[in-house]
Amino acid sequence: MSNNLFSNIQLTGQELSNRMVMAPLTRNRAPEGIANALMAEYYGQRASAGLIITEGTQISQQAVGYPATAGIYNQEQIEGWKLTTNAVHEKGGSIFAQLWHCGRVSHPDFHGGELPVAPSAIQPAGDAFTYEGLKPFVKPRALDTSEIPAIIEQYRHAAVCAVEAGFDGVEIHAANGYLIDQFIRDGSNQRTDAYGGSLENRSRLLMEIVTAVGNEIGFDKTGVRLSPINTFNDISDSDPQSTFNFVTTNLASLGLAYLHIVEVDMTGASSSNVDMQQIRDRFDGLYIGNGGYDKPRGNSSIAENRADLVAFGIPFLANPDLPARFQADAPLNEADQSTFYGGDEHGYTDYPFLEIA
Ligand code: 8OZ
Repeated sequence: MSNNLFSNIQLTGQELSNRMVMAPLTRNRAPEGIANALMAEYYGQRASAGLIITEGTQISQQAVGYPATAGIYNQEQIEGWKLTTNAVHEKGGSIFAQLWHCGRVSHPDFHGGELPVAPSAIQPAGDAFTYEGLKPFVKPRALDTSEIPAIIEQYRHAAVCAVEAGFDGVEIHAANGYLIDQFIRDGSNQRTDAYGGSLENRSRLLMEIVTAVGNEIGFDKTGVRLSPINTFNDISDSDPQSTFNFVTTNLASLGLAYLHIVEVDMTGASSSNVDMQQIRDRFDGLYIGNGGYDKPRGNSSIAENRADLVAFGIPFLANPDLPARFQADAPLNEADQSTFYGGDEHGYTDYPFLEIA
């Protein structure tokens, strides 16, 4: 019989309850940057996912780019996240922390008036979400080569903090136009040092971060998320197929926990510019597909070996018991867009579970 969303699978030496992953979802409910009890309730409600990947958690103050996102680099933040990892583990779930540096997708308001940092001083089109509402992105400050080791160290340190907080592993957020993606793509990276120019140079920051984190906590506890066709946050690349084939080939031999690919852009559209199968074929470890999947497509992708696991974002946001609903072919709750970012328990922990008859 072929595999499906409910077939056995092991990740990091542990049996997962299914192959349904809760995708990382920014929810902006961590005032002061510290994960809290309400967040623990939200993640605990969703512990029937085979794996939960948290919302982006900043690795340092410099990494912040949005209001009320949680950090994972000091003791208070570690204690805050323990509430979440305990809640998920008590219900038999697994949870990875997503490590995040926004780079140029930020605003001086988050940095005492100083400029956000980026590979190159190229201003993205669009607006930053600040505590005072939308403000146009600014032209960032290009990082000096001498500053890069400290950023790699921040990722390593954040990974140590994540393990101390009880996470089963970490996901390096190299997708969606944030700092690592800004280095990977030629539209945002015009550097002339060892971190710009050739594909090898543009992927160097990612490889050095993955190596530092993997050597510290184990490559089998380290996942990577990429988004080859996403244009979110004004990110662009002149040849995304070659870029992401190259990046994937380099990641393939490391023994990572998984490679997590956002297969669509933020509007949910796919693109003929990138053939995802070429990326899937280059990676010999676990492949998590993400972007607009439903139950039939999740099952068929796994059955046809186009993915090992499937990550669901909005369906998990609105359905804490999504695996049970898929198994019962039950109707799904609709997500309320107006409560996605910020606010309280409304539209967060109050989505109903299935009524058990
Ligand atoms: C939507 C709104 C804010 C942040 C990402 C962290 O795209 C995000 C994000 C998405 O990865």
